[in-house]
Amino acid sequence: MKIYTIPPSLYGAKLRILLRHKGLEWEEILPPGGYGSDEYKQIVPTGNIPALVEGDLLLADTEAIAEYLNEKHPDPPMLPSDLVHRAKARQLSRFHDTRLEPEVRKLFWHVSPESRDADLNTAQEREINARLGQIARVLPERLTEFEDQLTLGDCGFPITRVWIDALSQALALSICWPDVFEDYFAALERHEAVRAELADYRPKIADWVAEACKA
Ligand SMILES: N[C@@H](CCC(=O)N[C@@H](CS)C(=O)NCC(=O)O)C(=O)O
Repeated sequence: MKIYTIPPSLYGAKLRILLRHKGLEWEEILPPGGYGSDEYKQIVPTGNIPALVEGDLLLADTEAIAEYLNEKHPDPPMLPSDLVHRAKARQLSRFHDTRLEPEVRKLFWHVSPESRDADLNTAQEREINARLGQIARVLPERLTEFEDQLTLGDCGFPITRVWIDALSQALALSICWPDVFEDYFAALERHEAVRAELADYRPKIADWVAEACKA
């Protein structure tokens, strides 16, 4: 299995938590010409990373890849057995991908001192805090209902937290993590896959942000 990605890719890291948890082997390849390039779009029409290549199969979008791999390699299952709990796990994942992460991403290209934007920082600090407050309201039931199971819905949050921590330090943002996140992240970090990915990923993002701050 080959994965098109680049080392700092947030969704690449999200996907690697699943790959590690399932004990799969994969090879990472850089998108030719970079993601979004015309050259890469010859292979992956949307130009997105990560994308999976397996024989004739080419799949882009982390959610589609994760659902595919979870069905193909069902052990350990990364969706709850209960119908309603499965829906709630998917809700977590969609919230991460469509509501929380896009607000964090808006800051990526404004880390360099030359492109810093105080108004954007204030707006995104407010948006990120609002999103964290929203998802915090469903986390207590997440912790009770899926107990210690690591689900597809969980993989994005520890990765986006790495970015939030690094960006809030670099840009002096005041981010308020509701208390329930302490228990949530502790539950996720009981899984070796999460610990291993964070150990690998955190320094990459620290370097990325340090480099951007110099630019
Ligand atoms: N929803 C997509 C988001 C992935 C994504 O945003 N990837 C970024 C890089 S981390 C990308 O490929 N952007 C394409 C572009 O900017 O042209 C997924 O889950 O795979």
